Amino acid sequence: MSSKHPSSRKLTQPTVGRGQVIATYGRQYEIKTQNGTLLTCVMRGKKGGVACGDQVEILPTTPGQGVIEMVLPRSSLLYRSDAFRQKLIAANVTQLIIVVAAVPSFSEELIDRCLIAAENQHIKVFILLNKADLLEQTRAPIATLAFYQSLGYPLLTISACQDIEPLRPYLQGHTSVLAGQSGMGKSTIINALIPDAQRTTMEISTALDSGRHTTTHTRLYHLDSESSIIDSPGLQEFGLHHIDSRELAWGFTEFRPYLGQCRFSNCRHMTEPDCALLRAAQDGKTNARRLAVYHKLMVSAENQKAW
Ligand SMILES: Nc1nc2c(ncn2[C@@H]2O[C@H](COP(=O)(O)OP(=O)(O)O)[C@@H](O)[C@H]2O)c(=O)[nH]1
Ligand SMILES: [Mg+2]
Ligand SMILES: [Zn+2]
Repeated sequence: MSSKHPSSRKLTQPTVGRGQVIATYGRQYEIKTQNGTLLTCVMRGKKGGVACGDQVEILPTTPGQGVIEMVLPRSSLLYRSDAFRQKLIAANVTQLIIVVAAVPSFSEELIDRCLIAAENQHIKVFILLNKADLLEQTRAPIATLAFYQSLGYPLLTISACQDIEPLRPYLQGHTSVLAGQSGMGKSTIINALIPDAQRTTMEISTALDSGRHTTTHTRLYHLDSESSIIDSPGLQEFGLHHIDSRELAWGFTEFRPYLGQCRFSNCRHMTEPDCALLRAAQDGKTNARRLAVYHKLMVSAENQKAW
């Protein structure tokens, strides 16, 4: 009798539950709850952003729908930014995989930017060279990638079309995110790993002709209870305006021995006298192209501050 009385109102209200954001579509999010049900949710109010991989507290509303009440603290957050806006890409990622391919050619600067973002968030990172079956057409990537290996970043070579198995051990226990230009084979990799993912892939020529990306939304796929992988269209360009100019140099792992060795403790390593990093570059101890990328990013970071 008493159980139905004054407290009954409370019992009819849906309770807040936990879930993980597994896909983002603009301001709508697909959430997988702890018991495995899928809910389409919006964020309560307009506060903050929500990213794929976020752990959230949700209040179910109608069947299949709910409201995100709160985003739980994140262990990492990747986002891209330009001078005007920031866009969250993925949260709680433990590993960033930079996907490049034998063909088409890839941008070294994008690799640099991805490495900086990973170092900034203290997450693991490695380079995945895909389309090994086409390597005979061009050996060029190997020399470029050997440089990154010399910096200590692992390189794994695969052909996603032929055999995905060599990649699996690298994914174990991680929430990984694939980063790389369009056409490198990211969606092909996802489809090979998860046969029912049905990620849209496209012939390169068609993709370039149409001038649009084949992958239009970010999605997380569970590989097993401890491992998942995120495919995102947002990491094809990687604006780093949000990374503080002082944090930038640290993102270049080979610069670290020289940091703190300059005459000025607040040295920006641009044109300052007695700069240990500039001296190392003059002496050929660090790579001139990477220093140029650092200078370019510094200039845009400082322009940003002036706004
Ligand atoms: N030869 C070859 N082609 C591949 C391989 N992986 C992907 N591709 C092709 O590369 C193109 C772009 O792949 P896609 O997965 O859409 O790239 P994304 O833009 O990075 O997601 C498609 O035509 C794929 O079939 C591979 O290992 N070998
Ligand atoms: Mg894709
Ligand atoms: Zn300096």
